Amino acid sequence: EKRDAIIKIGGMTCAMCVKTIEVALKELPGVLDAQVNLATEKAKVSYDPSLVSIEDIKRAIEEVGYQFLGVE
Ligand code: 9UX
Repeated sequence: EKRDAIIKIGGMTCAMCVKTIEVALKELPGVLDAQVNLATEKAKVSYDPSLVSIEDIKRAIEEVGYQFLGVE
């Protein structure tokens, strides 16, 4: 199964922040793709909910130092 989530992220300042979060998310087993947009402060994450949860995604964002501000 594949699901898409739009996640609001806080604390990003530059393009390297974007890359850091994208890499952290893509390292999670079950995350198929992650695209982070600095201007909108949102991430589009495609994931398999049988392998990874929103809670796992939240933890990964927080572990690299950014804020998980919720799912749209
Ligand atoms: Mo850029 Mo982001 O110098 O934490 S990597 S601000």
